[in-house]
Amino acid sequence: MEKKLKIAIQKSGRLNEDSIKILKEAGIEFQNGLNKLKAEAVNFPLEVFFLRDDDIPQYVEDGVADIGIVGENVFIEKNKQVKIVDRLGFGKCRLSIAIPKNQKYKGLSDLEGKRIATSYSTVLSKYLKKNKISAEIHEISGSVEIAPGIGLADAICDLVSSGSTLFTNGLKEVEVILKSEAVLIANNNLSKEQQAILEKLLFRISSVKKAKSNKYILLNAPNKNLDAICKILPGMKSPTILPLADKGWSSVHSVVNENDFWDIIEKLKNKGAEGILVVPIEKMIL
Ligand code: PRT
Ligand code: ZN
Repeated sequence: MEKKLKIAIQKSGRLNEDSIKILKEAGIEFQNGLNKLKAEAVNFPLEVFFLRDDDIPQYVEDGVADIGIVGENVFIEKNKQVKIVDRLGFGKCRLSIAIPKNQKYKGLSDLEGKRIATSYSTVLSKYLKKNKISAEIHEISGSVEIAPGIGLADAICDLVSSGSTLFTNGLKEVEVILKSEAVLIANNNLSKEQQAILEKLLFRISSVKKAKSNKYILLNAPNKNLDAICKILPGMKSPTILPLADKGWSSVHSVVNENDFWDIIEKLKNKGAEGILVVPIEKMIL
């Protein structure tokens, strides 16, 4: 029987949907529903285990799963013998220290001797030690943001994304300890066969990521400005140019990166480009 790679992803929670999505976008299809403990891909040698995110680093270290998707914050907190093989660009957040909003804050030394509630005690204690602050860490597993309000702590250390949880609990963010996103972790002792499947998966994921950050652009350009317009649009090799029925005009096709996107559109318009169409790219293989 063909060897399979086992991947652990979060069973339910913030990373579940995007983890499944990235596998599907990589062209991997699943036969049975994705709401069980285990699912098998029908067109790729991959088996998916659904677990609590906290347990994933341990399972990957033990080789129960070969690879897994977790928040980098969990990877760091659990400190297991596994390695990060890719960063996935979703589940972005930061681990921050927050205090009641009406309290003055001049710097880390204000936390000296204070009680800080967190579910991330390993990361927090390392951070405090590095900065030579001694504070009391109260490890709690959920609803950390209510701790100051009920008098359990003076400050909290928790994940923040939009900041609205801090806001509604009357807290303000004063220090960012780390920035996190979902990462793909792998066991350190994969067999050659498993490594080869992982390489295939990583290649597919990178094509999906590249495609997402790039757009296909089509526009009509006056021939007299074609040179200038081609300089603005580098494309993968060079832009494709097709003559239009209307003499003196051409259709130009290229690929642009999302980061430079608006800047490029602006420049194109200044050079007389018209009828600009921008379309998403599904996969991009270079
Ligand atoms: O059941 P299981 O143990 O698997 O799930 P969980 O409850 O431990 O984790 P879950 O689903 O909440 O989060 C999984 C991962 O998502 C985390 O480890 C992070 O890597 C990532 N992530 C991204 C976040 C957030 N953003 C986030 N905002 N995890 C948690 N939060 C929480 C935060 O703890 C706080 O309560 O959301 C609240 C703050 O959000 P804002 O938007 O109000 O700032
Ligand atoms: Zn968890």
